[in-house]
Amino acid sequence: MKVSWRTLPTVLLEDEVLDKAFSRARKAADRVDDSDRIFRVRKQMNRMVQTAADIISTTLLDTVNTWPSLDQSPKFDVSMIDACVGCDDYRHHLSMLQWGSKQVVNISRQNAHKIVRTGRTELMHDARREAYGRISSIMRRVGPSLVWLNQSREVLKRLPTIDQVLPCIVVCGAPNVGKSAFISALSSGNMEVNHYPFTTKQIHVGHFIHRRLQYQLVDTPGLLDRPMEKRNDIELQAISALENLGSLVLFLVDESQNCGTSLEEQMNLLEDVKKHLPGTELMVVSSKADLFDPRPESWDFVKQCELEWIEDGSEGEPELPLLYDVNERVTMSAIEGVGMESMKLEIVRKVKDSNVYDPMELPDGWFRSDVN
Ligand SMILES: Nc1nc2c(ncn2[C@@H]2O[C@H](COP(=O)(O)OP(=O)(O)OP(=O)(O)O)[C@@H](O)[C@H]2O)c(=O)[nH]1
Ligand SMILES: [Mg+2]
Repeated sequence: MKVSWRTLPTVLLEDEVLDKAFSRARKAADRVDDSDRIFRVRKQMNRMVQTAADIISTTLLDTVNTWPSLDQSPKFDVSMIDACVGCDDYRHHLSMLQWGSKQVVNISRQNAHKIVRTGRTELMHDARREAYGRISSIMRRVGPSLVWLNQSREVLKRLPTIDQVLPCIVVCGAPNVGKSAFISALSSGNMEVNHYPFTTKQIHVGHFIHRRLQYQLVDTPGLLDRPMEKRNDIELQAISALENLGSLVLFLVDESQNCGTSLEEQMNLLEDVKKHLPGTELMVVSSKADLFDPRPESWDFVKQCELEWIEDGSEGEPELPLLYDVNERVTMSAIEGVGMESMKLEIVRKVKDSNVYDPMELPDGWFRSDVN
């Protein structure tokens, strides 16, 4: 299931909701036509109160309904919401809107009664004015929730959209080891560029398709690239969200140390990541193979096999040879595109072996309509 954070519409603020409601109400009253003055005023006042209340309650409920319900959201999204804006606040502010909507409907009902029961036009005007006043004060109480939702939307719409039904490969490693380059080299089509709110770095989400199944690749800059003890609760929470997500974790190591992090530090980080994502299969990959001097022994052979495989239409599941470095670690060059195809097939095998992905299993909160 894909939460469409990006398409959440803007949330109107208190004044905007009131302006919209009252101006529509005014127009609705203008359209009333009755030669009897009392009837006309009664209808006008009623129309105003009801239109204003309708607009407000629909606007509020529309927001409640378009925002994903936490109970039905995949675990990754719930953890991300919690880390980014807080689940308790999320629930609270949405329920404030629900409350507001109900109050406004009640007010319109009560004051419509008053308008109907009196024969004096000034009392009808009073009842309409009173309704407007009460509605405005309800909106004053809902106002902070609208502000909160609007701000949260700005944060949430930058989250990566990840389809929980499809396998997902989490790519991590120290800064600058080549995570984004790797994802981009492996991806067909456009990459999505997103942000986690805890880092200024861009996250890339890419895809490749193998045998009609789409594999997602997710970047983790600023998340899994420095020691865990330096992290705050929010970051830790986001990190554990990754555990729910990944079918496979790829840990990239830059042995050339061009990235600015020593190999020792990178290995410490690897231990950290293992501890934090115990439930997910992890594969260590060394990056930037083109920088090795000399190049890996099997460089030309792997390159040749990959080219032939691509020329033959990339069909079937051949055992393409993997590229290994001098330390017997699987390696590849994202820039020169060597070792990438064999890496892709290795990923496919690992995902299949990990058994995390079962096409018949639906994520939490999903129901199959054919088995009841
Ligand atoms: N020679 C060579 N350079 C590479 C390769 N992959 C990445 N680089 C370079 O390494 C640098 C960092 O690459 P990125 O892909 O941005 O690294 P990253 O891990 O995404 O970095 P952050 O997002 O900052 O954590 C860039 O200058 C890339 O051009 C590779 O296979 N070979
Ligand atoms: Mg990057």
